[in-house]
Amino acid sequence: MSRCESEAIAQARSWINNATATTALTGAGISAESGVPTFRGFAGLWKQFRPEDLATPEAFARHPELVWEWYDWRRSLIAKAQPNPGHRALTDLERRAQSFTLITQNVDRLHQRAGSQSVLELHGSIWQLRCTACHREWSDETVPLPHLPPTCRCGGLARPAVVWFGESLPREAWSRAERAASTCDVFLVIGTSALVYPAAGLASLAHRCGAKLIEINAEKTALSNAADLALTGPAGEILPALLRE
Ligand code: BJW
Ligand code: ZN
Repeated sequence: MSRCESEAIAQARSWINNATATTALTGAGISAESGVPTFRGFAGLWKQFRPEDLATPEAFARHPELVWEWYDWRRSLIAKAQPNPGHRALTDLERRAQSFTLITQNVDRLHQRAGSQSVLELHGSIWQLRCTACHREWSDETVPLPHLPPTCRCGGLARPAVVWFGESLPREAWSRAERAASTCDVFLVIGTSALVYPAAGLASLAHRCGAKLIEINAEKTALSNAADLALTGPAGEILPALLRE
């Protein structure tokens, strides 16, 4: 680590240690080191489809089997994955911070498996299914699913209980996320390209409300210039370094 990098880490550590309320927003990058592919970039592509081609109600209406094949493939990767040191560092932070809110765009539940007690899931969970006919919701962790597309006990077509483009975010999780972003004094934005709204807007909301904005990402993003500190590198290395006493 260069002198500049270690100074930036020390500065971020001091903001975190002195914060009354800390909020973190995570994206696919935090699970990349667990072997879960991100959405954008070559490694995220499945059969040459972009997430915008598959994660929409229109794609599901036209090709439910294809969309389910994608989810079934991701469910099998996630089932084999283990939480990494980045997930675990956020669990430690929850334990020791005065007040801490973890907001995730991820549907993989790896934060919960790492031990985080309270997670606001903005885009739902890949382990929940919802009936498109009777709207019943249930948990199903079978991997692989025996029939694609899966159906409800009423005979209706089931879908993953996740948030697709053009759909609203879960109201309660969203309002708690907005409150946590606007009232914290440190906002960590970790492993997200910050291209998808409204989640990406939480970082600017926090910054406008006076929070220090700390970005942790393998690459520069659209947010990097606005951040008070942009730490470039793997979340699984930077987060544990930040939280080291
Ligand atoms: C590492 C790393 C390592 C790698 N360490 N880092 C305002 C402006 C423009 C458009 C809109 C707007 N408001 C709303 C919209 C429309 C749309 C939108 O945002 N479109 C943009 C693409 C332009 N948003 C919506 O439709 C949302 N709904 C909504 O707004 O409702 C109101 C409404 C209703 C009707 C009409 C209009 C409005 C819903 C968005 C739902 C997104 N859903 C998905 C799929 C979820 C289910 C599933 O998982 O299958 O959510 S899409 C996908 O993108 C997924 C992710 O959560 C989300 C964000 O991706 P993320 O996490 O940032 O991943 P990547 O791959 O993009 O980035 C990974 C990052 O990690 C990279 O930066 C790497 O460098 C980094 N990285 N390894 C640290 N080791
Ligand atoms: Zn049903």
